[in-house]
Amino acid sequence: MKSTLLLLAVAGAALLSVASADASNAQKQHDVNFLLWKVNEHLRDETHKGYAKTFDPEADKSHYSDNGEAVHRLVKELKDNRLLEQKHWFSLFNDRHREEALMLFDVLMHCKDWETAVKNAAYFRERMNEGEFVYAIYAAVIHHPLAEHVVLPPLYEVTPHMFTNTEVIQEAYAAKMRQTPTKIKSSFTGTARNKEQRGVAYFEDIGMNTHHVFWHLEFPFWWKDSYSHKLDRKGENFYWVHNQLTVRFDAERISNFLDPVEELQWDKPIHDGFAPHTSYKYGGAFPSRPDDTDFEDVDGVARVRDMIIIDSRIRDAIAHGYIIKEDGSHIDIMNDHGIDVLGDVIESSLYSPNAQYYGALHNTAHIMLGRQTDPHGKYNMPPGVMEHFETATRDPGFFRLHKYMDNIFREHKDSLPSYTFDDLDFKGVSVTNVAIDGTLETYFEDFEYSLLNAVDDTEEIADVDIDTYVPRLDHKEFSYNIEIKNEKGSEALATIRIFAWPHADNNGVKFSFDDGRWGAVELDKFWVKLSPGTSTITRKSTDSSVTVHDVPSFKTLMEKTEAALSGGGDLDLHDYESATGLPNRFLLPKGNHNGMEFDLLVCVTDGAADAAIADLHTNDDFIHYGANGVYPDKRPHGYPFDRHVEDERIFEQVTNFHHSHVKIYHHGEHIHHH
Ligand SMILES: [Cu+2]
Repeated sequence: MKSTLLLLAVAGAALLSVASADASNAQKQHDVNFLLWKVNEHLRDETHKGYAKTFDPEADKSHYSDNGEAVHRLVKELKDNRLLEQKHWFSLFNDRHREEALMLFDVLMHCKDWETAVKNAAYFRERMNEGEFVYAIYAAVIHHPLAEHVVLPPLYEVTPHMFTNTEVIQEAYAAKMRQTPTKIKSSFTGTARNKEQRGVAYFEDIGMNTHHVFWHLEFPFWWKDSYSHKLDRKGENFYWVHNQLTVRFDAERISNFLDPVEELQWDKPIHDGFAPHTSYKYGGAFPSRPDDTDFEDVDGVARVRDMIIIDSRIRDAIAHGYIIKEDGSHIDIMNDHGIDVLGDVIESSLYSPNAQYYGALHNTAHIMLGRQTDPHGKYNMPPGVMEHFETATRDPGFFRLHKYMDNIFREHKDSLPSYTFDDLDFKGVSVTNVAIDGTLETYFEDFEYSLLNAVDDTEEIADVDIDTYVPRLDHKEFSYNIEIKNEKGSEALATIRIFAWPHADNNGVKFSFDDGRWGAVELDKFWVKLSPGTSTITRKSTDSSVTVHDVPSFKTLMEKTEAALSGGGDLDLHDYESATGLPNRFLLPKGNHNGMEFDLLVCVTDGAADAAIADLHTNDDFIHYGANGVYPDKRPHGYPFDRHVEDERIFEQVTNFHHSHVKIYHHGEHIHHH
């Protein structure tokens, strides 16, 4: 990820020395804060205002690594009046919108120094569509080596409309009109009468949605390696991040006594409708969908039949064990790498070896589902929630769609040979005990965020605080105490992988080991050095490498930045440099009052064989979905539960795995702050 792993990117390392010479971290943070602050209004920073007025992007091409090619293209579009107007909705899945946002991204990526990047950002912020601008800034801060330590403000405070219900936004406007400080309660979109969302509506969490957006920004489907480097195992990561959302949602449903999600099928009605209760800042309300609608062809996007054809071509590839490239040659997928190719094919990203033939199942499905309310454009509706990563999980169809794709991935994974005893064994190492310190217990806690950037204002009128609070899932802190015996006679590097899966479904029917393991939720992964003899490793829930901390509020970020700038103090925001990863508060599935039983698997494997980079045991910033540089773990995502389990007794025979049962409790506790 942005922290340590960035150093591994060849392009990144070369530019880093330039970075330290040209602007302090606090200055960079200040610039990004103000570029994103009140993004639908005019710039507020005096220096930025000056840039917007007087900067000529094409005046000195020596500041660009492409000799100004990208900026020339964008300036030409601007002068020709071809760019999307301001105060209009933006969707990444709209080809022209995306093209424009990426033109700006391209300009920023080619700026050789920070100042040129800020000048361009300020200049185009006043001239381009706000949604395109925000997207380009987020993508550039994530991928540009010069922005390595910059923390992006919480997206739900930059574009609150995409995360907050219409009713709440309307109250915020009213509070702004009255100039009265206000705290508004947010409710979830699901109602008690809607069985589908009863109990699980909390899963449309602002942090979970932010994670989803950030993942797609770090591993964008539009990525070209010419921007800087190849995104390691991008396709496999696509499968894994969505697999984890899918299995987590099922665990939440079981917690709430609901059936696991059923997959979506093109030739069957979409059973669940929904009302998103969300509106664009500009462009009206997001469309809703009634129950039991049949899939219809969407004009200009795809026919339902096309989707079925693409589906069967992909399933054919899985059955054959190879993907056919554009030139007719074959790529063998019957190995660890196969899932990576298949992920690129299914999404599809520009890495797909044959998008012409295999299409773009995932991206097209998002648009198809998003448009079912107005498939022929008769009512001129804006895009649906499925056409934005921020809002997609509001549609229960999202999880059905991803269950459908997850099942395709499983079809492939299950076609590979099972792991053998020798594959799994870590000779001389055994896990002798695993104990949990503390209780596995979840609760809800109100979380506040600001709606200031949702409402319109002017520089002349002072801001009043307008906040909303929303219940979010959290859990009590706990630790794992893992007792490991090392009889190798020497120190050994070990990878510790922790997974949990629901022991039984909502009817109390036990999952087979093979079905259970496919539903495994990854709780942590880290490296340790084992000294000879027995040692106990204590790992805290707060250290989980698959989760991230909640970024401080936009206001706190700004205050800290300004304090560091004026006092010359250090701006230490290191912990928040990545927002990709589930929020740590979301680590555990909700569970229930009686204690929901989970299988807990702690797998200790050969760290020296697994590690793709050195010294992982000293690296406490290892971030799981890392995008820059090499992915730290050589094993497939989900290892060792990614492959079909022919005979589960192997997992009991190897001594380096530990299988126990734990219960996760939820007693209806809700911490209010008002
Ligand atoms: Cu996604």
